[in-house]
Amino acid sequence: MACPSLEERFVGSLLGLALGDSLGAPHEGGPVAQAAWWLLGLGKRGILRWTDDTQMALVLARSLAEKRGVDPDDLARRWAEALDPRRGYGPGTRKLLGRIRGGEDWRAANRAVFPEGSFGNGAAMRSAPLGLFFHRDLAALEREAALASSITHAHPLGIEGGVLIALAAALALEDPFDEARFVAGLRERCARPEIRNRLELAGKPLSPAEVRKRLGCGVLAHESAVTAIHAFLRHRDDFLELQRFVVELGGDTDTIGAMAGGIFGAHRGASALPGEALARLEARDEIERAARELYRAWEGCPREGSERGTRPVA
Ligand code: R7I
Ligand code: MG
Ligand code: MG
Repeated sequence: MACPSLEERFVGSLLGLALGDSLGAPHEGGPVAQAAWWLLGLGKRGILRWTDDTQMALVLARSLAEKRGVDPDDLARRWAEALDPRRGYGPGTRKLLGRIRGGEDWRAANRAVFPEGSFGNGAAMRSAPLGLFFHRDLAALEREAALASSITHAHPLGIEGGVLIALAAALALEDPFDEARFVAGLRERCARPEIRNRLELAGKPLSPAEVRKRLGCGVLAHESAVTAIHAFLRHRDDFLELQRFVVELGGDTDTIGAMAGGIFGAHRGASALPGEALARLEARDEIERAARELYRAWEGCPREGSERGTRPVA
């Protein structure tokens, strides 16, 4: 199997995130949420429509590329402008972005809905582009992913979920890939027991019922981010199998699919994604363009002692 180029991995990650989101979206939540999603899709049959997960990741990728890094004020403004309630945002994030759109500073808005900040998985779901951009400097990755996460998810668990998925996308770029090293690399950078303890189980063979019970499959950061990592490790050779597994788990299917898809794409590159599904993906070209722009921005950033684009993670 030829090793995909780093650029193809950037593209694979963003497209994998969007595909995972759109394949999971019809199954997210209960019957009411599912019926609403179906109704919104009338007239768009055959198109794989994505949700807030992809919307926010796309905005993040573009902002990172243009600003050559995390510019929190720019990110807050762009996320607020892009807010589209038809994409199924989490209730806290929807309100918070509405407040920013109304002129409130994100530093106040991020504790206006939940006083300690949100620990939903809304930061984790969009984090893969941060992992791509900062993969050569994991200290910068942790710092910048925490900052980008805190704009909407100021709770330590919401932030750690965002950092974890960014790290997973970064470490998935490693070639050759070593599962034990991957999991150890994640664990050593996670402080919260809710996440650290779950990571111990990430590579273990668990039944779907055990995954639901011990890792979770809900909307909270610590009850979904490690689940996505587990799903990736289990099905890292077959994207559709991976997504079938996510749908079988149930719960927050679009988001677990998006997180796992972003990691899978970074690991395997765009050529490992299913062509038939990609052909039906909403705004596929736009997503691909954003990923290539992110790559070019990454390539153009000075990094001490690095041979641009030629080496796996240091
Ligand atoms: O995290 P968030 O953006 O939601 C993302 C989810 C994904 O599944 C998307 O696909 C979309 O469907 O929504 O939105 P938040 O509202 O910040 O967090 C999600 C939920 O977590 C909240 O609505 C609460 O139910 C819960 N939650 C909290 N509950 C109590 N106290 C998050 N933070 C808190 C908290 O501090
Ligand atoms: Mg969503
Ligand atoms: Mg979701």
